[in-house]
Amino acid sequence: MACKRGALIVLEGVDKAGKTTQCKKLVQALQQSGRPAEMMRFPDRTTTIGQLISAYLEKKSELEDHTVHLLFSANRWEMVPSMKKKLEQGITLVVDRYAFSGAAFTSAKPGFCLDWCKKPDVGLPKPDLVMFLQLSPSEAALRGQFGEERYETSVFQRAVQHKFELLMKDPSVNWQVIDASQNIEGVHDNIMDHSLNAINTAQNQLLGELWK
Ligand code: 2DT
Repeated sequence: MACKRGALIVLEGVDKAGKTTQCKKLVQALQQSGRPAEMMRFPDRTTTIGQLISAYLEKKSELEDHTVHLLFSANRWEMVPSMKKKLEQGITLVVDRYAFSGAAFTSAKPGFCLDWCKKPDVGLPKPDLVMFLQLSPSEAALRGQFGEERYETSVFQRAVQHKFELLMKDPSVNWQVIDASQNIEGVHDNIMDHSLNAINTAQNQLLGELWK
């Protein structure tokens, strides 16, 4: 019999919620428990497309808003063959941001509707689990200043949070809201519980297609 597939697990949330820290801890804990796991992040700034996005985020270049939205999506699509291969090999992928960030960030800009923003990502590998690390703007502020990159202002982050709330109403996606105001270990334990469940369930299911 072919080996059981890995799970596609995504962490989303506004800035300062601790996504990257938690992704790393989750991968480490899964590996230590004998479950093959790898971390990925979007944007993946290492590819040619990713370098265009990175320069834009660092404000070293300007890109028209639709154009950069499509580049973010293309940056996910270019990774799909390798993602599918790894999942088939039984590797669980823990992903720091995915299409949900894509739709939430662009639709927080004036003149963009959520529906249009979702379109380029329709049909991407569907996550078995999406955890939203919930942190109020006041708690986020206590964690320090925003960085220097594009989008790192409290006004924009609030708009993004609202768009995430709309995306989370979609019952076709397995959303779990995680209270990110707890300490790092508490958040991790919660994330680990949900992930083990998703890994067990995914083993017996085909990989789905997002928003289709
Ligand atoms: P970090 O590398 O610090 O996570 O910041 N973004 C991300 C988008 O606007 N669209 C997307 O599709 C994705 C994945 C969120 C990356 C910044 O880029 C934003 C913050």
